[in-house]
Amino acid sequence: MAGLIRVQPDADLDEVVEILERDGGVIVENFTDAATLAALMDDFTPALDACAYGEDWYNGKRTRRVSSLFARTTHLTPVVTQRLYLGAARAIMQKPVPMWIGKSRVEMTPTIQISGTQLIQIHNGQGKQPLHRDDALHLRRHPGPTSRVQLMVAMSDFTAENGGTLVIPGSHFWDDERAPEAAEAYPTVMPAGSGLIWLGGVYHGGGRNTTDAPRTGMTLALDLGNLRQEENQYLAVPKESVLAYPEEVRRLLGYDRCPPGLGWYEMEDPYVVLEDGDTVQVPGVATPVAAG
Ligand SMILES: O=C(O)CCC(=O)C(=O)O
Repeated sequence: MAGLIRVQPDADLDEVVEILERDGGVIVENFTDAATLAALMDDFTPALDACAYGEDWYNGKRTRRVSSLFARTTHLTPVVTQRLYLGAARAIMQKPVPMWIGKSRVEMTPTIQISGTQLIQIHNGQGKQPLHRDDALHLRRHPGPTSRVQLMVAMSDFTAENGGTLVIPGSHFWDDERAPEAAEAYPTVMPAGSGLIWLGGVYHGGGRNTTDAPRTGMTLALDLGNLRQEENQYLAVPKESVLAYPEEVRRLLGYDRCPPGLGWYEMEDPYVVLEDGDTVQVPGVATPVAAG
């Protein structure tokens, strides 16, 4: 198989879902408009400049990583709700699950949630990252139903020489015995503003940067709502920052209940903590007093 197929933002959603389910990934050109890209880079640059290189072979000793992205900007709505990304993630992961509750046969549809967020800047001298599957975080077996749909937005041009993400198309069908080989991976070549969407079971990794300019990418993951978030969004994103986003994004950040009943707060949809101003007072629980 050759590299990944490219589509435009007005592509048919069903066709993009079909491509993703078959190839494991797709490139969406013109994914993000120039104004959003510039606003995001303005908001992230101070953190990026202050950030040290990684300390280990996996994160990259010539790579800078900034996380907690929803706390650092209010401009992520058009990215995470982009029609093809969110639409494909919902179509692929939100499949009804049948179950019995007593004598009633019911179907429960899981939510999805924002899991990890990172700006990844690969500098000259960084070698290839080991190829891996991001859904392995959940210690799951392969092949199997998709539990993650990931996005990488090119904040600068991605080339084969500067570390454009390496992807092995079709590798989501492999079992857990088959090891990925570097020769099977294709570099993602796409201009700034494009988006690479791939399934959590696809082997991929950051590429080698042999150029003088850094390669900057922004990655977001959407996971099934019944899994633990990779990045703890409740700690990473203060409530004021969550409130800067619309309801759909707040729910994606984890303020949502996954049917039939995961993530409740005081037996209610956790979204209530965002509606009631300050944190809801738990009946019968005294407010803690700071030690003197
Ligand atoms: O930076 C990239 O292109 C991919 C990075 C990646 O896959 C990771 O850090 O897990």
